[in-house]
Amino acid sequence: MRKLSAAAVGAALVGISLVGPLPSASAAAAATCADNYDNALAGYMYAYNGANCEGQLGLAVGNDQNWGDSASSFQGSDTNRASSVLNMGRYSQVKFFANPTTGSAFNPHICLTRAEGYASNLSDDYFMEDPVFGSANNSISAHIWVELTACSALAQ
Ligand SMILES: [Ca+2]
Ligand SMILES: [Ca+2]
Repeated sequence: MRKLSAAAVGAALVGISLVGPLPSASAAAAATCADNYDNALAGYMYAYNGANCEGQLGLAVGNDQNWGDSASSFQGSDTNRASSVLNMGRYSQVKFFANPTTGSAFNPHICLTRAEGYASNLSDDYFMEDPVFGSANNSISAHIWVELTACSALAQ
């Protein structure tokens, strides 16, 4: 086997350095809810089709007890689509439901506090904080504003 000369080794090292990882010229900023939160209107809650507050479905200053009807802030295909939510409200919490809040049947919920601010990926959250009630992702069908003590299950 032929021994490499010092010059050849040096050239090889230079070659290695040249084919090393290039610095990323324009690393796109990762999507986050932080900028949405900074720009959110005081008094409103927001819901988004995507995680990280991408693809706004709508915003609401009041309640909308059916996200699939043709009235109020969320309508039609908005139901069962939210994947992230944000709370810039004046009340303590937004209470999200798995079903429209009509009738008296048990309706699993998850709440987002004003202090929490936003839940950037609802696939991390289960209704009632229990997998038995299903993921909150793509499953919210209603919301109401409630006082701090009105919720037991909190989104994170
Ligand atoms: Ca979605
Ligand atoms: Ca509605």
